[in-house]
Amino acid sequence: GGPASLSRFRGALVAAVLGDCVGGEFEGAEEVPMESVLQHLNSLDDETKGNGVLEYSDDTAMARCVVQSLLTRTGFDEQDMARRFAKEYSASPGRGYGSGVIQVLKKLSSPQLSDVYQPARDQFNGRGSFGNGGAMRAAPFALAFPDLDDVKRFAHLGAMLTHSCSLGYNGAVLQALAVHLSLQGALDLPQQFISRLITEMEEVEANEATRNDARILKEAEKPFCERLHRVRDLMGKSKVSIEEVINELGNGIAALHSVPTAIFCVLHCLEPRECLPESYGGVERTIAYSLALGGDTDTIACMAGAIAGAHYGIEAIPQSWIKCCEGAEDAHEDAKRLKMLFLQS
Ligand code: 8NA
Ligand code: MG
Ligand code: MG
Repeated sequence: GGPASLSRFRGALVAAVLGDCVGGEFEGAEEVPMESVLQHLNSLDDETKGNGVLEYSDDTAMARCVVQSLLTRTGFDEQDMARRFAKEYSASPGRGYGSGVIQVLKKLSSPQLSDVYQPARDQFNGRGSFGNGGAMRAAPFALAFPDLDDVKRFAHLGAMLTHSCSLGYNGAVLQALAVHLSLQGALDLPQQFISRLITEMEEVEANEATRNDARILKEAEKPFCERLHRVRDLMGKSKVSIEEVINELGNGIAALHSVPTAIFCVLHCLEPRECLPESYGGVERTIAYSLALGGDTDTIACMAGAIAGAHYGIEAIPQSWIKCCEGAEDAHEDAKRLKMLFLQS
């Protein structure tokens, strides 16, 4: 489809769920042979195994709260979104939430709470979380708001409900920006895509809070910009090993060590790769490659899935994968409603 077609909205929301569901198998694994990844993905096509359901984790649980809040409130409402996060957590606490964010979610359920951003600010001795929990649920902001400044502003605020460190919320802004650009067809020109992300993040990271957090954590002055430059360098190389990607970009639970990685996975898999089956389309390649990096596989595959799905559209996603993943059918329907909100905004 053309820019911002329904197929792209569906691709983004559904592939994010798939990345989370199929990535759960390897979450936290240090090394994941591609052979194991392909075996796992092949089993999704195996009808004799009865298409067992792969459950979604915190990534999708929280993204669903974001979607429902944006749709119900026809825009961003921090009180409503915070309430939904808290309610979802207390209904299903076993979805694999980060150990820190659980404290925030418990505080958010208190009826006495006057400032919904305060529990997040109190994390880690007042420094806030730099985990990727804000970024993993950022895609819906790009699907709800057509205006770039709205996407940045609301992805930031949405992340701040749990992640008040700039290295956390700026990761969410970057992820939402990547989905926004992909939805517009920007991945047709990969070099311009990465340049555009760098230009945008130069502005996003040009402030005192970012400089301060970066200094304390001994990162570059503009941490995400520096990582995006590394992504661009890796894009220019004819051969890139998995080890190199992990060393340069990371595969961990920090937003800084996973959002640029997810973006690289999408860019690297725009073309067929020797290590991946020829029969695979772009979404399958992107998700398979994300899993082979190990580490925070569900979250990296979820974020890469959202960006890739917005590029290739829903037609690129195998039906057998959708059938196997909890929440994928819901995402297919929710995407349509988000598109209506997008057109209304
Ligand atoms: P979070 O906010 O609890 O952050 C995740 C972890 O990052 C924390 O528990 C800390 O160890 C560390 N961290 C974050 N900020 C700081 C800081 N300022 N100083 C020191 N340490 C810090 O959770 P989140 O929502 O960001 O989640 C991130 C990832 O963790 C997600 O992939 C999520 O799925 C989760 N996770 C869960 C499991 C699991 O048990 N299934 C395994 C790995 C990751
Ligand atoms: Mg998870
Ligand atoms: Mg994870």
